[in-house]
Amino acid sequence: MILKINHKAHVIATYSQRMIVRTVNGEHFNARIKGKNLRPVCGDWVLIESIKNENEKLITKISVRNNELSRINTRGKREILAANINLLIIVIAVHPEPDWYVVDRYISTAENMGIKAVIVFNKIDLDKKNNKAIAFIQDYKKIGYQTIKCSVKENSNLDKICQIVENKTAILVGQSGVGKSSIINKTTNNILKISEISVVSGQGKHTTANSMMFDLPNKGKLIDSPGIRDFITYAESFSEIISGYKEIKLRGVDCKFHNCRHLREPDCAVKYAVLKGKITNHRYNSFKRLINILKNLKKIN
Ligand SMILES: Nc1nc2c(ncn2[C@@H]2O[C@H](COP(=O)(O)OP(=O)(O)OP(=O)(O)O)[C@@H](O)[C@H]2O)c(=O)[nH]1
Ligand SMILES: [Mg+2]
Ligand SMILES: [Zn+2]
Repeated sequence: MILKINHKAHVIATYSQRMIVRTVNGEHFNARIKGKNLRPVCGDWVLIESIKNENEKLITKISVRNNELSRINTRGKREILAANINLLIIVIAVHPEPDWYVVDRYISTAENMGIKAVIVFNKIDLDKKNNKAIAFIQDYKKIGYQTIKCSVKENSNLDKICQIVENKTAILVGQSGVGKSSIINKTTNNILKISEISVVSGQGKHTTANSMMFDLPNKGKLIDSPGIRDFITYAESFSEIISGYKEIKLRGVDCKFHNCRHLREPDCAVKYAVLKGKITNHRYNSFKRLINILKNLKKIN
């Protein structure tokens, strides 16, 4: 009788059907999924089994996740992008121009995952006096979000990014071209370079991973994710949307109705705070915009 031995491993890169896993001993293997129902993502802890006469491993089980980073995709379906994350790093840059609505939707996702969101403003070498962006960044600071201005090109403030990732698993998200991969290349050991990953995957050609995890010398882990033009928060209810905007949630406790949606209700403390400039117009509009998007997708009513 052949005994099948299960090993625990961490999913560190995902392609469409293939994954790269790292065992607790630090060995890397190419792996495929057993059956059709398992959908491992980067950051998952899984059980792997050996396959006779093959180097590739078989993923047989996904361990219970601490959390999931999800979005609603273009078909209106929930898509899980990564798991077991404890820090969301939203990267924006001088170019391409930031979409602050997308920044808000990433922030709201982090709030609902119960993890910290940090805004990293990269490529400041291109325009140190970017007044419009600096004003926005100040607004986020006031709400309580940490922000880091940096330049990969000038190697400035990348140490701050390393510090916040220490002993954590962080994912870098944001539009294409903002410098996520550049930040990873400069800050991580990058034991597995992109070219080596292709070799490990054994496909003979360069395949781009959906997401890939890299190690920092301080035991932090950084996940690189592909740039997406839009990001729609996955939320199932009004209260989840409200929870995603923490200053709105905070002011909302003073509304006349305990279930106030802060839209057309009378005696709404949130609308009053917007009038008084305590909540910015941008954030309030962003909140209303997310509600409309989710209504149009029939995710909430
Ligand atoms: N001037 C300047 N250019 C930078 C900086 N950081 C990155 N870049 C350039 O910006 C371009 C895009 O960088 P990437 O790291 O590929 O961006 P990305 O966010 O990984 O993009 P996707 O993988 O498409 O999502 C590259 O040409 C980089 O050299 C920076 O601090 N300053
Ligand atoms: Mg990239
Ligand atoms: Zn209200």
